[in-house]
Amino acid sequence: MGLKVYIDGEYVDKADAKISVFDHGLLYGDGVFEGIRAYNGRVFRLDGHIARLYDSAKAIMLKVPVGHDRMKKIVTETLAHNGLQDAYIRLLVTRGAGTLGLDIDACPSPSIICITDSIALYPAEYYLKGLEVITVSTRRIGLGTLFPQVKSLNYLNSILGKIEAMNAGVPEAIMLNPSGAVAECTGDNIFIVKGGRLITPDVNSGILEGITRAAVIELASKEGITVEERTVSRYEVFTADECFLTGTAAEVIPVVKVDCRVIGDGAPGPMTKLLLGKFHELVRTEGS
Ligand code: PXG
Repeated sequence: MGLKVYIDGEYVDKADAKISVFDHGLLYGDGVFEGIRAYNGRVFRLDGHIARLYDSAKAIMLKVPVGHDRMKKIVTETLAHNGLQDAYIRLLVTRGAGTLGLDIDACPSPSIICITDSIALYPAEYYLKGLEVITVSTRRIGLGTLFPQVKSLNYLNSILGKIEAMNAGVPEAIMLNPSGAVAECTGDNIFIVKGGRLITPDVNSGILEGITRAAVIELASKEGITVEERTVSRYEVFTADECFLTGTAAEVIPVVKVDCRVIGDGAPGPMTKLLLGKFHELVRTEGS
């Protein structure tokens, strides 16, 4: 049996999983999404992902046609339908089909799409040796433009950052906010360690509030580590003892070089390794 995709109440074969060319999700990137993971049949932090999805939708005045509980069921049922235990889940709500204009009133029925697939893991080397990243010239969207907290279908800003990184031969990019402070990476949040403290850009730095970021902050607090959410400069990243990225796909990935500056001693540091281990433990033990 091939992969089945959920679209508006039906399960269709991957090859038949299609939406209208008049969907404003395609025409304008008008919609919201979540990237979620299931570990051993359990969905990690499903409530958190669903809450963020509805907040994103609310911010763009997109009325989701089902409630939270039904949406959670859509995710778990799609997983079950595909017999997946360890999976990557892409949940989307698009504005739906409308006319060739921006008017949202022309789009009476938003679409819900749930895609589940086996997870493409990052190379093991990234975790063992750590990543090299660069700061790119593309700025993360500011609080006064689109909302960086909204996980919208318009990811061009991150895509442009990613292109710059790939062109430079590195897998991720640090993106600054319009004020020049560190915001996050193209699909991951960033943390640094300095003098035993864990530091990460705050929400007002213009970030997506990552589910993994929140989990890592919780884990660190439980370990008695002081966590600071605040403005972070590039200088602080260059001179940090440790640096790592967090995201649903990446989990916790060490960073060992930023803009040609070696971070710490150039190998994944002790706090990074501790939190990476704790995070692995959490995803495998926590109920959904
Ligand atoms: N910042 C941005 C801009 C993101 O898009 C994160 C941070 C991390 O958030 P979570 O909730 O995942 O800890 C994201 C999430 C992918 C991929 O395929 C990207 C994300 C999520 C899942 C997959 O690159 N981005």
